[in-house]
Amino acid sequence: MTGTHASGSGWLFGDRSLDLSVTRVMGVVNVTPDSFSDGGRFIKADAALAQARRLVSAGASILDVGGESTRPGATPVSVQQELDRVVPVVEALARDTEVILSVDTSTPEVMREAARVGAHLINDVRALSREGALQAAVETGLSVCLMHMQGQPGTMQMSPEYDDVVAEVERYLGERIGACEAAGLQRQQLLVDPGFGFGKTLGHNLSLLKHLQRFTRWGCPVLVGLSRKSMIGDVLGKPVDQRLYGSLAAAVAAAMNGASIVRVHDVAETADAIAVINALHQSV
Ligand code: PT1
Repeated sequence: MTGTHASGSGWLFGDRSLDLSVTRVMGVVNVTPDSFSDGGRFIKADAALAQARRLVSAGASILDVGGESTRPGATPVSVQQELDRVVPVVEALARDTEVILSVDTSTPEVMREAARVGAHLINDVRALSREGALQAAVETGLSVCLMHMQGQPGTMQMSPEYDDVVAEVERYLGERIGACEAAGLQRQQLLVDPGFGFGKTLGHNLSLLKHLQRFTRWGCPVLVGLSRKSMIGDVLGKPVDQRLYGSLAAAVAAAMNGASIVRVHDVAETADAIAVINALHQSV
């Protein structure tokens, strides 16, 4: 390793690299507890692995493995539950895929264990704000996605409030980058995410998408998660299973406005849409 995380056009994530001169698709791997087992100690790891392999075939360059739901109104899970859900899946995927493996966690123990079994990226919706998370992330040597959230998942959609949402999210991410650098992370290990749907009204979300380019100012790749979210539902007046085309439009808008990574459920469809935008960006 050369000490820089940008080797050629390849961006380093742990010991793997990915060309981020074009926009990439991150596929969501949900690890749910086996409802037939007792206490949630037995996980449907096989189902998660099968889903993960399908997402890779469909065009995902990154898989995001999560054991804690952070969508609005979600209830917290214990550290042990999160470990039981995430670690076996990351371990298996590290062995039999070549994609970048992201772990969607705010928990220091999960960061450490996921790194030990082969994860490449820590995706933290709390931007390493939990006790011990910053130190744990530094010790893993992995890359980190820092996301903005106002409030906590259980209550964040009750009364989101900003004077200037773009400026406030920008200030927060700048401060978290500063804290990470002070703790020993390099700028080239960091990604940023404005956190669509995390303590934001439709108007806030649309402003962030419109002005997404602002978040490229630090030289860190911008990651966005818009797939199937309420903001799409609010525009369309449609439930979560009818938000594909709206989600594709949002992914395209994000890619046009500087996003390097789009986190999605519908990988095959998004990969086609993004391929057209990537061709456009590479044309003369
Ligand atoms: C995200 C994201 C994430 N989103 C990153 N990680 C979720 N980096 C989980 C709704 O409004 O955007 N970026 N991890 C999922 N969270 C939500 C939030 C799901 C809001 C749904 C909504 O419907």
